[in-house]
Amino acid sequence: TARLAAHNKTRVAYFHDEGAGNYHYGERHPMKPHRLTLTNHLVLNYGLHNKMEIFQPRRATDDEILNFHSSDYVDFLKSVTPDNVDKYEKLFQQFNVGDDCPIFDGIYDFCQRYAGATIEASRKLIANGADICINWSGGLHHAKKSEASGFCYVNDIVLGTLELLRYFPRVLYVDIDIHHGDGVQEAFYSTDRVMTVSFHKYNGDFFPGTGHIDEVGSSLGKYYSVNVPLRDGIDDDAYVWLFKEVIDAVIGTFQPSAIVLQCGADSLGCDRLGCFNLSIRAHGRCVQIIKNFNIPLLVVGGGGYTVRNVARCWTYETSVLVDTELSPNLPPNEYREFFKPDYKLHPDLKGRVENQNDRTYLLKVRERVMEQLRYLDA
Ligand code: ZLS
Ligand code: CA
Ligand code: ZN
Repeated sequence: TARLAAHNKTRVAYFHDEGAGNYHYGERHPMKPHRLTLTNHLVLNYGLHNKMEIFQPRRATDDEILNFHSSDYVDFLKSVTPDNVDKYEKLFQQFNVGDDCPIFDGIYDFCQRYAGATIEASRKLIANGADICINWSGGLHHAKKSEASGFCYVNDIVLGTLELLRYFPRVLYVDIDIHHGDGVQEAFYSTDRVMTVSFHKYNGDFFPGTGHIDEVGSSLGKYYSVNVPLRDGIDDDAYVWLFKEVIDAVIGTFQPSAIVLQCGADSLGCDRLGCFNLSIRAHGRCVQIIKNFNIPLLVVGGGGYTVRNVARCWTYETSVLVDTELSPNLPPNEYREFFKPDYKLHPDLKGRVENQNDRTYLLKVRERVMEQLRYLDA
């Protein structure tokens, strides 16, 4: 019964690939897979592995990746290496690889690892082997059917969601990365079985340029794409308020049978690419809000470019998901120097970015979203 479920501890499965943190996009590139190793170290040193089931996921197969991606694009990703780029250069434009999405050593292997973890996590939820599954290496929400985009090559979220749709009638996708979740929105733009909700910076110019509030879906999917465009410097109170307003209404209306939550940590204050002003507590509060609905939940990572804060954030969110309080002082660990000078879990991330989201703007955004959701009740 619901009562019993509420009293039993949530079963959390944690998918960590030991190898995923060893890939390199390149010296100057902001995406650092090493943040995954750093996160896992904090998770283990806090002892959180004792509160969940740990899995070493397997790589996604070609066939699994082909469930969404086109075969010419997959063939390209499998074949191209830093040593043979000359031979493939003419395809770079077609598949959008270059500065944002460089060709690095083991690129396809890397994709197979993060996507394999998301797919396995989805299957674990389907088998009712866990209530919550975590894959911090996933969340690469920009990848398209036949092209790379914004540091993303294979869209693990789409692959995981397609898996969930084999069993669950309706899947809700929620995205708190500072960038618009365009690849996921596009993949499910015309279906009423997936509702996508992205909170992001939007000004018509910020990458990837989509995510206008009027992008609501098409055909059967009309009103099933929800976009929450935000301005620079949004703070904890405003973000958490709007998140709760929107998510309460979305879940009440859509009544999802499973939820996928993308936890991009570039919406934190002091991110190298981002310009919001969120604390780790507020970011984690969004995770808690989703968790409290007690709906099968797949949690993935995403962006996050100030590596020390990404590790802190995803460690804290792991603790939220397993209902465990963590000491505010980081445990001793071999990467301690990353967390100087304070060695705290919750550093002050208040940046100098002014909050451009006034009350009038936030109320207007909320009203527009509520208006959109009212069409679904009819
Ligand atoms: O959501 O803004 C862009 C596109 C450009 C500007 C940058 N140049 C290199 C290409 C053309 C318009 N791209 C963004 C992509 C952001 C992806 C976010 C992913 C996610 O968090 C999910 C994982 C962008 N912002 C910053 C950069 N690219 C960027 C900064 C610095 C560098 C170094 C390496 C490469 C070239 C120089 C690069 C990209
Ligand atoms: Ca987003
Ligand atoms: Zn991002």
